[in-house]
Amino acid sequence: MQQCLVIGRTNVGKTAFVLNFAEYLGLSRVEITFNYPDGFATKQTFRLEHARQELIGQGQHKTRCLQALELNVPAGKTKKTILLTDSSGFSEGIPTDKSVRRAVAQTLLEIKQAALVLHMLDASGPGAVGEVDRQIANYADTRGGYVILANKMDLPQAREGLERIRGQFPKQLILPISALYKRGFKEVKAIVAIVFNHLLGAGSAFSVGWAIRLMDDALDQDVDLIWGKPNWSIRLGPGVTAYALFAFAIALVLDPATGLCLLTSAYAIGMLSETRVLPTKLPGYIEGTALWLAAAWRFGLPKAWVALGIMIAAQLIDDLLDRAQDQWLKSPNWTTKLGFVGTVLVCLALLAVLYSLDAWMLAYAIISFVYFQLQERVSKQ
Ligand SMILES: Nc1nc2c(ncn2[C@@H]2O[C@H](COP(=O)(O)OP(=O)(O)O)[C@@H](O)[C@H]2O)c(=O)[nH]1
Ligand SMILES: [Mg+2]
Repeated sequence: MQQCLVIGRTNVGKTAFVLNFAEYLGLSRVEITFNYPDGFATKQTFRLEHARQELIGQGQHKTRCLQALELNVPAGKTKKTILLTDSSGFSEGIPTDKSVRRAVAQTLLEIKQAALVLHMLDASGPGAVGEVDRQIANYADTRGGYVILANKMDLPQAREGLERIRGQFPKQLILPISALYKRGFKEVKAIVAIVFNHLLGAGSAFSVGWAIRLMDDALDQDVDLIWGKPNWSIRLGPGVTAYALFAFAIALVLDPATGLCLLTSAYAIGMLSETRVLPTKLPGYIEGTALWLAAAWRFGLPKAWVALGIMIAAQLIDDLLDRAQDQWLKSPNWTTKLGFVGTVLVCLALLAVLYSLDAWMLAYAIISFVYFQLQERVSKQ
């Protein structure tokens, strides 16, 4: 699961933020996993008020491990689950307590792996930005997906503090918030949605586009050779499978739901008229449908339908663009069944439905589709 990690010095309000942000997104109970640096992990369910009483505190290093909770962030009409992790605070200098040192080392490791790092500063304090904050900023900045939260904006001194923070980090995105009063949470939610849904979703759709393109090229190699179409399989030889696998692996790492729903949809459509029995002992169209159903079962029907709709639309557009070639090769093409105008109308209706269901996923798909069409048609000339 993709992770959003909250870091910062002790007492800046990380735990308060994590719990109140969970409440802001609609949770009344949280299940928190405590991951200790030695590998030990326990889970505990809290009512939010209770969690606040137990976990927010003035005490030094109340948080000595990574405390992770699952959150649903809206993604179009569906939701996506991410892990919001509260880390143990950094303090100036090297901590003398060994367990604190280990917790800090654990947090540093997580910074590398998290998809989004929220670095929290206490804008109300006299030393809003400490040496350790500058170090973390330098370290975390190299990885992208890094945002500074200037907390405690409800306190009077915080305005000046915010100006100082802006002066120190002129190039960073800085969001002023109040973890206690849930101010500025709308902006944080927008950032979380952009990073977790849009960047990852778009990246996944693009990578899966590559995987499908490469596999298609392997299947269509002979036809493309005759037709003089650019074909990666001709260029790369048998190595094309390795690249296709690699592209698919990237899609899965970025966003498994988008990647798998799109791939199984493409496969299901490609196999629709395949009645031959495949090595699974299933006819092609059953195998394709079964895989799509498995993805739907795992990631939810809304996502799977949208992915299927996108692939059907892509097929229709492809058929419209390639109708001359398909007629010549006598390969199946929707325009022969629906007519040119019919196909355009069906495609437009489908795009309208997809737009209302999940405009974002449609947007990523369109970006990838246009990219691949351009690539194909430009290199053809
Ligand atoms: N005024 C104010 N106090 C806050 C805010 N956020 C946290 N605090 C207080 O700061 C202290 C430390 O909070 P905590 O979440 O435990 O900090 P952590 O060590 O970073 O996890 C607690 O007393 C909180 O009530 C805020 O937005 N405004
Ligand atoms: Mg804490």
